[in-house]
Amino acid sequence: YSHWYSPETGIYQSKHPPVDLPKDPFLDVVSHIFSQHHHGVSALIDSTSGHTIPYSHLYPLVKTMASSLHQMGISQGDVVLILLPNSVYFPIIVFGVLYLGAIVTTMNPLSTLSEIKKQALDSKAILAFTLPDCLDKIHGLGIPAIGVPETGGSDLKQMGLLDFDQLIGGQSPNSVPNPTIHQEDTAVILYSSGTTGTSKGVVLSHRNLISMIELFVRFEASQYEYSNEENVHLAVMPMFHIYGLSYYVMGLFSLGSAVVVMRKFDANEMVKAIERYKVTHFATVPPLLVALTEKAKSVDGSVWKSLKQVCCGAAPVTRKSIEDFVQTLPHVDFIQGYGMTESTAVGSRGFNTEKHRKYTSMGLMAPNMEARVVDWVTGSFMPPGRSGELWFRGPAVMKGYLNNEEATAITVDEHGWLRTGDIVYFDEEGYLHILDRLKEIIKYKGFQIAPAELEAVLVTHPDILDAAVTAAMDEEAGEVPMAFILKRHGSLLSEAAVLDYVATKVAPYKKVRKVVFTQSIPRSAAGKILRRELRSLISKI
Ligand code: 4UU
Repeated sequence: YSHWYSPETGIYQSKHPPVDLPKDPFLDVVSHIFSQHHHGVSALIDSTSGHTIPYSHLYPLVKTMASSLHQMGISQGDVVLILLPNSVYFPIIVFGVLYLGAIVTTMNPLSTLSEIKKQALDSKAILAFTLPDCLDKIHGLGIPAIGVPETGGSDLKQMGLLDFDQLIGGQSPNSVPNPTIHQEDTAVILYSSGTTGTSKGVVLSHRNLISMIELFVRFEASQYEYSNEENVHLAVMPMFHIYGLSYYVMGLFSLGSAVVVMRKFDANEMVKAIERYKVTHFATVPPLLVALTEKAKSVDGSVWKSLKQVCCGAAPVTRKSIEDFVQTLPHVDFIQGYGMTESTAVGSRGFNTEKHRKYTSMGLMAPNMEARVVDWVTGSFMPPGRSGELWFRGPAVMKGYLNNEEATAITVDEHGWLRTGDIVYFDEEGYLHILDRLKEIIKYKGFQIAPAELEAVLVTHPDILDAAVTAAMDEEAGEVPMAFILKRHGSLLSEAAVLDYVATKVAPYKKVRKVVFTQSIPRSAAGKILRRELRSLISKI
């Protein structure tokens, strides 16, 4: 492996040949790409209503969105909050904002008002897009909000944004400014807790987005012989998370593929959508893969004929789930993808050939990226076959955490190495395998939960003196938050009361789901929670 690993520097090079990254601004790249796809092909389809936005409408809609936003006073550098479930309008809004050189921040629409407030203030959002039902809820933010209709009809007009008739009449709006956007300018701020602490704004530039499109989406497509314009992707993964945002909101349009958008996951709807739209590609997280396999066992085989590739990522998947899937749908190519918010979703992707199948690996590192595997105790660089923390370097690595130099310095060193907090090894053929996680985050169905955030909520309870949260394994969700609690002497606080208390204060997916009362919380001399000790406590329960 001498050509991709250097024992002197400890650096792993991507085994893929490097890709030339465009020097043009992101939107020039995107508009060029949009214009390549012929008219009449569907870009976005709402899985339930069937409402469709063809490629020919995509760019005019984006421009019209930009024009309306401009008229509302949004300009370069302003931040717009998108608080939406998956929607065919999601990409239109994102590109409309980016068109103006403004910045997008996205968030789970199930977040509580205090969570939303925190992110809106931190990112300095001045406008929000949300569901009409949520307009009341976010009224308290003190910024204007636009209600996005759940399903089609007259498209953007329903948002009160523009004259849609003019749009479909073929006249593009003429009042769209054309700001100079540099590749280093900020495009997106997503929230991630990184290796420690509570969530922080991950600042991604236009260059990061170009890297994502070229090194992940377009590179992967170039490895296959199929016609991308015939591929149909089922978008269940949330578009507010980096996985869905990179792939469904931004990347796939560069291929001219159709994106079937599921607003809310439902196993029966999933089967219907796959059958009705002849879905070819489906990105999942481990619990979704299991749900898909269960359906595939009980529903007639003809439904699954169109499926070509199923990917699983965002959280560790068990060997059993993989084997179950590939045995149930042997004609489908199964791969794992690995990435993180801080690397704009770029990381590694599986690639199977007739002879070569490594389902349990996360595949080969993306082109133009470099890695190191570092022993986190001694700091030494590990060769293939030996495990350590994965470090990443390359054009997809974030600019840093928003207004947080300290966290940025801990996470990305002065040479550009991003500490992933994942324990991995490269095998003799350069395939990446994940073993464990060094960082604190809990992955509930692929969503990030920061233990520090739940701990801060728990200790606001008058009967709780100290608390520590860690991941407990869970058959269905992968991991769930489990709280160790030191209660006030004589308190009658019950497990149920703790669960309820947290449930009122955080988004549903973040709820604490297990509670253990203990006599003490393991802490270092400096007061830091000893998380590895917590995890070993779990094994003794
Ligand atoms: C075990 O989850 C993501 C990004 C996911 C993704 C998946 C497939 C991106 C591209 C792709 O092709 O981002 P975050 O920031 O929410 O969480 C990142 C963390 C990683 O550091 C790792 O701990 O999520 C975990 N993770 C995985 N764990 C991501 N992918 C995997 C995986 N197996 N395949």
